[in-house]
Amino acid sequence: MGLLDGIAGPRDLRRLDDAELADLATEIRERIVSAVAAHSGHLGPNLGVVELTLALHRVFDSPRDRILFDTGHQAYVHKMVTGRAAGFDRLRQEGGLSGYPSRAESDHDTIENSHASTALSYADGLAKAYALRGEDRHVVAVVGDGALTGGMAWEALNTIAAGTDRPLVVVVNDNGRSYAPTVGALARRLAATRTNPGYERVLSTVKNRLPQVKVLGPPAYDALHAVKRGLKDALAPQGLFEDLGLKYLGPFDGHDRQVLETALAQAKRFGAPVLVHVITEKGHGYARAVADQTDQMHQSGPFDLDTGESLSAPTTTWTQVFRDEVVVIAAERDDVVGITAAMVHSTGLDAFADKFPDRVYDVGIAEQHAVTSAAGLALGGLHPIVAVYSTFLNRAFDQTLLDVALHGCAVTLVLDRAGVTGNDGPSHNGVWDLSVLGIVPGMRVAAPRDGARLRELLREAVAVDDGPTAVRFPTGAVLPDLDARDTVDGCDVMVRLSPRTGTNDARVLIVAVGAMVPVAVAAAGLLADSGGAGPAVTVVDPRWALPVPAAVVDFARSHGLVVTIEDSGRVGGFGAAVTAALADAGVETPVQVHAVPQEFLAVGKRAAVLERIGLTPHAVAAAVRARLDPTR
Ligand SMILES: Cc1ncc(C[n+]2csc(CCOP(=O)(O)OP(=O)(O)O)c2C)c(N)n1
Repeated sequence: MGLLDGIAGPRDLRRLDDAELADLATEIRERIVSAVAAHSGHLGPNLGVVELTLALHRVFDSPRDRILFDTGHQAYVHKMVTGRAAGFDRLRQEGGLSGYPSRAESDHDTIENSHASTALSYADGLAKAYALRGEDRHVVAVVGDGALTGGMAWEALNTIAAGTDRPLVVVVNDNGRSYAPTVGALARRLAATRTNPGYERVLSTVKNRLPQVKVLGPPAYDALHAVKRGLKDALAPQGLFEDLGLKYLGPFDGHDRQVLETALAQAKRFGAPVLVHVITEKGHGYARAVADQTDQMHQSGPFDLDTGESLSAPTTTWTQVFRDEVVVIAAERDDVVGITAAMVHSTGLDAFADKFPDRVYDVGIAEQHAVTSAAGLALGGLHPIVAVYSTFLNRAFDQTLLDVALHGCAVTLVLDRAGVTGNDGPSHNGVWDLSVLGIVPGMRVAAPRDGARLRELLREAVAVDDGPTAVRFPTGAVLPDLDARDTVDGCDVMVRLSPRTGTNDARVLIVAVGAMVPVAVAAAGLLADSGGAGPAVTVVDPRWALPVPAAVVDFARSHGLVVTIEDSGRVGGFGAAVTAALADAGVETPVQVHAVPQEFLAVGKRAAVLERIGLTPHAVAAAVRARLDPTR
């Protein structure tokens, strides 16, 4: 049994001496690496915060004091030292440990949403609440240099820095990277500190003196600290924060736990808002992660512990299809440009950026700015493609509605990870985009069912020059190409089955969105197989799901039941839009909607979640049979 298994909570950390804590850090790193190798997860970010998290939990008294992790992808160490180390056997598995903080798991987890740049706002609110209620509790927000590029972080700093009587500790975990190196003027300012040789000298001087200073006691340490501060005053970015009125401490070596504890204790005593600047290395202690030039193993699939080889089956993903096609389009059209919010590789814009570096913009973790900046690019005569994960589009709703659509800007949103995403937990599912985009006037949303359609619809989207378009597709392996029988007014007819028995009342029209088309085709097969008594089924893929094509309304006129299938929320989604379109056209055919229920979906593999919520051929066929013959 190692040290980690004896840690039931943060108090146990305070019993350990320096040597034991160093051993514990090694053990924690081994446990993180083996858990991610087995189950996938965030590797580099967690390896980088081992000493920082140990220091935080030794200095602050969680859960009475609140330690908030921005984004939450770097909370594995926090989980391990708050009694959840054993759970890493089932990291990110259904019923197992969540990959993000989870309020259901522990009192030590206060926030859990996984979208970046929110922690400072939560911290501001908590600090105000404790002040008003007269509770003497500390609030600490740990935010990465990447998350600090999000506008919300600065909105919060604007308030926090002005609340001079309210204690609040902001720890900036500066590793110089989001996934890729962090971009922009702020990153440049922070990087100047990190890469300045003067700063390195200061750090090593302090480190070398530490044993002597410890013998002499805290006053000597404070004196040394003052010297260190004096030395690096010229180097550090405190001006940036202190000009706002925010006390700045740092920069500190984020892998020197003792130095961190001293700094955090000082911040805790300060009694007003203070920012502690900590420099860490993403992937620290695991050479493969440190050496990974793309993203230092920010997030990894399962891999072989000995060889480091990926254990994921080699497949072509939806992202790769987009990645390849967008480069071809960019080569043909020099007005096409790309925008990413700090995810150039994960969204597949990297090949475009490599080939045309001047035409792809990384704007930091700033989806709102990305979308309005795209409007500006469109107003300036270009056709921007904003590539984001579907879930992060939520951030930029108002920008899409008013800055893009109201202005009639021809901007194409490419929404990767649309639909159920699975193991990343509730907040990462892309199940809101159809509802969000459905209420944007002039917005056209395409949903490819396979790779061929993705290429085709992407081209159609960038050919639209009088308003916004979106192309949404799911996570994972691209589905095999599925050709249509014929096309009616832009809608692909996938299946036309003749009735074995029955009348026209038993004619069923299934209209499915994108990756749900194969589910519809399979459901049609099951219905046709109903022991000779099956209905006649037509399956249609509208390709452009929103606004609902007129052809779908026309098909509905000649059927007794319309069934819609989508992997997006049922409120305000595709089924709701079809229902409204039929009502508007005076078509009385009833509509049965199969969509994601209005709930936050618990962690699970995509297929398992789809099964649980009934988005499978069997569940759809059963529901249709029950509808056609309620006595069954
Ligand atoms: C609003 C939003 N956009 C994009 C992401 C995807 N994302 C997850 S972590 C990350 C990088 C975070 O960088 P940083 O805050 O510096 O933390 P690090 O991983 O470097 O420790 C990004 C872009 C997100 N979580 N939230």
